[in-house]
Amino acid sequence: MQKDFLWGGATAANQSEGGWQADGRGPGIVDMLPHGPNRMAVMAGTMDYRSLPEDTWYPGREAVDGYGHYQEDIALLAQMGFRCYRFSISWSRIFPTGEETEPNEAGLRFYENYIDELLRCGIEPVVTICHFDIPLALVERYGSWRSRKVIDCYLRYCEALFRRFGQKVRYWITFNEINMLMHLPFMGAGIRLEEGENPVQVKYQAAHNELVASALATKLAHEIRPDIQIGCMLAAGSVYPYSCRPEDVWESLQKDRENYFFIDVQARGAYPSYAKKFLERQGIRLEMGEDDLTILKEHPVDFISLSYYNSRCVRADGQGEASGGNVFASAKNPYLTCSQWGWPIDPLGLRITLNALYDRYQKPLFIVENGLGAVDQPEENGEISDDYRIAYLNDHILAMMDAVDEDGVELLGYTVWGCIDLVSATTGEMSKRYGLVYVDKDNEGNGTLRRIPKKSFGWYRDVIAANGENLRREKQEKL
Ligand code: BGP
Repeated sequence: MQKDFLWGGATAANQSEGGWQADGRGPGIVDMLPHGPNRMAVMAGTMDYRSLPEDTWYPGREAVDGYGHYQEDIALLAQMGFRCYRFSISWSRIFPTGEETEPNEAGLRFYENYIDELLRCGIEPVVTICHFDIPLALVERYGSWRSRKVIDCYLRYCEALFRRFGQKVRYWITFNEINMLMHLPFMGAGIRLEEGENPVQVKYQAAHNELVASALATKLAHEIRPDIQIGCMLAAGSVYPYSCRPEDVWESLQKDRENYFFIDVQARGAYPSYAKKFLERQGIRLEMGEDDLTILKEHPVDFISLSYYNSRCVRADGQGEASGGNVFASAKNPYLTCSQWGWPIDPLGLRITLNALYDRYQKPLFIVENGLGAVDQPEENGEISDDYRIAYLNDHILAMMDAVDEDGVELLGYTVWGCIDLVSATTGEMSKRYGLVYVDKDNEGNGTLRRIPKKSFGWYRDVIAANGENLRREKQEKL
């Protein structure tokens, strides 16, 4: 691995900050995602959050109070020797309704202190501009990304960020897991589907608007500081055919394209032919501005970031057992074991995914999410021995190192997801923990919020210090 490889961790405002009304922040979509059985329907945009019962609990509103704990949290990251840290900015902290003419100074100051603290600790900030986050007022007023109006609001937000932080932050990601819009449209992009609407039309229109916004943000960033690096972000994980039946292979190619679509546009600057044909077959006409296609062409991203939790698998006949995974339903792969939440565990799949993406785009990649969601049980003495997490990270890091050192994939860095425990995006639970640092809080919101390093904390510190070579040595010794 290169000497300046960016080892680190990642969190996001929507799942860790809390402080939902602090310092003039306006409500955002995350504040309306409930705990419990209705969560999935609200995230999918099929249930209106306004119809939720009054006693509903919204775990994102307080989360793990990253807002109040950021100095302590950054100190812990520094102890692990983090070289970078990916976090997101809460849009409605900066523009409470999305439409103010001036940004909220208190919000900007919070992130300024945050970034300065990271830099003081020698940690490179990697900022996600929009991580499942949009001011609620834009959802109510314009139906979120279905309206082009939101492109202007997003750009005003980006401009405020680039002007204030552009000289301090080099790596920016325009949208987290942009393809999530297709699967959980409300969580991913604030899209609530109305009765009688064609969901495919609505989602692709919203996608188009986000893609144009992302390209315009890239343009703006480069104008403000030419060496800024802008990335797109994909919820990745190659789709395997269940068998070598050509029908299964064809199905897997189709499924991969559903997700690649976004990155094809953001990295290559044009709608791919298969997408044009698909839209034509569906009878979908996208509302486009005159210059949209030129904008997409002229402002591709600089790097491709991705989350990887698991590979996927499909069979054309739709038969057989289903499997869980990061949001997309999948056929059960009989060769893999699963996490407690039923997500397949496939380290080699990471190497496969990295190679597939690098072959396709020939741009630097950045793994900005990878990790294991598991229940942690503090022992009598308060220690948390998360050997299962260490095993997962160990195997994925080795697969990643093979992709770099053996296959020549250009990779900027690797960040462990949820490095400090946070609220799970899909389930709203605290018990689905990813952290190297434990946060004392339970699913009902009880706990002291105390931060406690887990066993994986020291393990990861050693990995960073050795640039991963210790894992290789240990593997060799075991052979
Ligand atoms: C990704 C998101 C994250 C994160 C992660 C794990 O989809 O970008 O926000 O939450 O998945 O998912 P979960 O929290 O549902 O286990």
